[in-house]
Amino acid sequence: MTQHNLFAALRAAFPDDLDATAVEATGTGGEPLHYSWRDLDRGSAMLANLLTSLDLPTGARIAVQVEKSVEAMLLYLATLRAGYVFLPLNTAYQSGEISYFIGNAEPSVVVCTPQNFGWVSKIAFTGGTRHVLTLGDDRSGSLLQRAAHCSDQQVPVPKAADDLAAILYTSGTTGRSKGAMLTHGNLLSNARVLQDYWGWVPGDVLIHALPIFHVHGLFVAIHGALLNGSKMLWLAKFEPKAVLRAMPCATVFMGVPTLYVRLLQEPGLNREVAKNMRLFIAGSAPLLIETFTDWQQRTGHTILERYGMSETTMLTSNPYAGGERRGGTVGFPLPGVQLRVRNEHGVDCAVDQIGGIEVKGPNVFKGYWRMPEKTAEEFTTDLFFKTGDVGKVDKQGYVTIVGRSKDLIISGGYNVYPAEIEGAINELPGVAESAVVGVPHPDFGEVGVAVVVAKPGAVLDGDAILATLKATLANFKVPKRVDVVNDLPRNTMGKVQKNLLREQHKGLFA
Ligand code: MCA
Ligand code: AMP
Repeated sequence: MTQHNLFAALRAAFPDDLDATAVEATGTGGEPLHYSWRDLDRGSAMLANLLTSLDLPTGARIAVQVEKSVEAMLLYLATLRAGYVFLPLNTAYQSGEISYFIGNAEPSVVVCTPQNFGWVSKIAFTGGTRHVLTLGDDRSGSLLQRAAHCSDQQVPVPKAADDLAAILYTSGTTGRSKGAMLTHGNLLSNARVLQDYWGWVPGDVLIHALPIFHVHGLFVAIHGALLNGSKMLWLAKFEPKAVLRAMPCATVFMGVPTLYVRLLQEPGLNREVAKNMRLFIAGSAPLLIETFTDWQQRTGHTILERYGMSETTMLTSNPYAGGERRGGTVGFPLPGVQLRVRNEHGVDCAVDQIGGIEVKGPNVFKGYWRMPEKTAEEFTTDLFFKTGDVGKVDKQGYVTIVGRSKDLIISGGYNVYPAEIEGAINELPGVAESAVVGVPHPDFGEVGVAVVVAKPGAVLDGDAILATLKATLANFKVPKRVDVVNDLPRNTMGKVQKNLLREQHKGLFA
């Protein structure tokens, strides 16, 4: 069989000089860390051999909830090499969320931080997981201890393009999260297209400042750098001053809009500090036109905005060369991606007409993990994936996203599904019903606000509800405010009018 293992393609792009620096990072004690390409190769081989030694079933899921570190990236590469399926989990997820993911995905291996071992291992062992290993951001934990005894030579396991490489959970508009199944072929085709479309050149250096448990930081950024044999300046956490310090030595930066908003607040952001930069890329949430123009004025660079999803990785991009990067648009469908806009009757929209965005291409996922009905619902009969985003295409072909048909809030680049938060609030004692809406926020772009109605006779306190939610949900999902009201506005059909609630609360954080 032809080798389609994504790791093999990434490895083939490593530079000839394996002793050159691949990643520059900073240790937890502030000390500089240098990883050569040989270190990446050997480290991921040792971890892959450790996974193989566990004698896992074919297609085993390796669930990972650890702080960002280069070793965490090596574990991702090792999972690819060993032919298993990587399942990254946001470090903000708490026990309720982790129980669901482990119960649903049934991972053979769970890797968590040494601090969380107590509660995570309990959930994992109860769920039938046989191996729970730990990895700290200071290289502590059983994972590296055990891998230290493994060989540093490993041949990537042969994989077909259609074999699973990763499962990324994306919240559902109703019910629980769905695991988007991405294949080696999905990820490699997208990485190759982006390498070409964004004009990666030898000598490029990427500032990696995003978390590595979602598509943006894990795939777009890491694959981009590795497939180009490019060095990464690795920041364990986004910190504006650290990005500015790295900028003179870098050429490419990727961020969600909040990162750009926060960088713009730094007096040190100017043309001089950005003069070696080649490309600033934004995505995961809408970039405000003010941010786009302020960035142009301050740095002389035009941000390139692109659009994607967990189910599809990258779909559209403004041009790198040979065309205008137009603020407020997400550019053109990437080569190989078919994109159409259809109205509610399934008829193609004319130029500039608004409708639902549907896509097809080698990057589009295989389906939702163990949810064939949900998968079928999200595809049209001619196999286009319904993104749930609402948009239009102008006569030059630029795509603009104008809204979402899915009830979703994107806060600081993270997705928050109101249905999930409403479900958590409605379970609290004394709550009759609730509605969560997204309102504009200067830092996070959008944040959730909850409007709650008490049961007859019950007295509710918004702050107490917030405190309870903080203890049970990932922090970014917790609404920034809870208002207790007498009733929710409804239309004649009895449906809650979220647009009215959004309108009423839109000035809260302005
Ligand atoms: C932190 N907080 C947030 C968020 N992050 N609230 C709302 N939305 C958020 N995104 C809250 C915390 O709960 C906490 O509140 C307070 O802010 C400070 O928390 P801290 O952890 O210190 O925040 P931070 O480190 O400053 O984080 C902000 C951040 C981070 C750097 C913007 O959210 C981030 O890295 N976002 C990037 C997400 C991302 O990579 N998305 C890509 C998804 P309290 O004190 O009350 O507890 S991939 C994707 O969408 C696709 C497919 C694509 O197209 O790329
Ligand atoms: P996720 O499920 O985390 O992969 O988030 C995917 C969603 O993020 C998409 O369906 C869009 O709604 C949104 N998104 C990603 N990039 C952009 C962008 N550049 N502009 C507007 N929305 C975006």
